[in-house]
Amino acid sequence: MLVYACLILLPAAAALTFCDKETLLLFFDKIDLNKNGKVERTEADDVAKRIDVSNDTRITVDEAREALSAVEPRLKGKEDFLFNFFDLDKSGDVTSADVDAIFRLVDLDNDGANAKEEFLNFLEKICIF
Ligand SMILES: [Ca+2]
Ligand SMILES: [Ca+2]
Ligand SMILES: [Ca+2]
Repeated sequence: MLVYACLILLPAAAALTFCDKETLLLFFDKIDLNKNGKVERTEADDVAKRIDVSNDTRITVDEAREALSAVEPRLKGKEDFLFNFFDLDKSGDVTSADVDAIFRLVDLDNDGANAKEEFLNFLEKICIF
């Protein structure tokens, strides 16, 4: 019963998934371009544009493999994990719909930015570490 109670608290779009917390936090810090401890939507969009090499507003797994390590060299080898994590609707590409959904789920105080604390809170809900 306890397991069931936990499951119904999960956001509908997200399922429990194995997470590499270190990689996710490294990526979070990297997206936080102005280093204020929060990821604003503009920052997420800027980073997405850098990874979207073909400039069609969709990030494919090939683009993630090609461009993610240019954002942060230590993310080399973690591309598939990050791609699958952010492809929330599992459509095979990461689009602004995925970013919108993640922003909504993470932004508990609804201030339009994802604070690191909120991100950690989100990971606690959806991740198996
Ligand atoms: Ca920021
Ligand atoms: Ca693309
Ligand atoms: Ca998607």
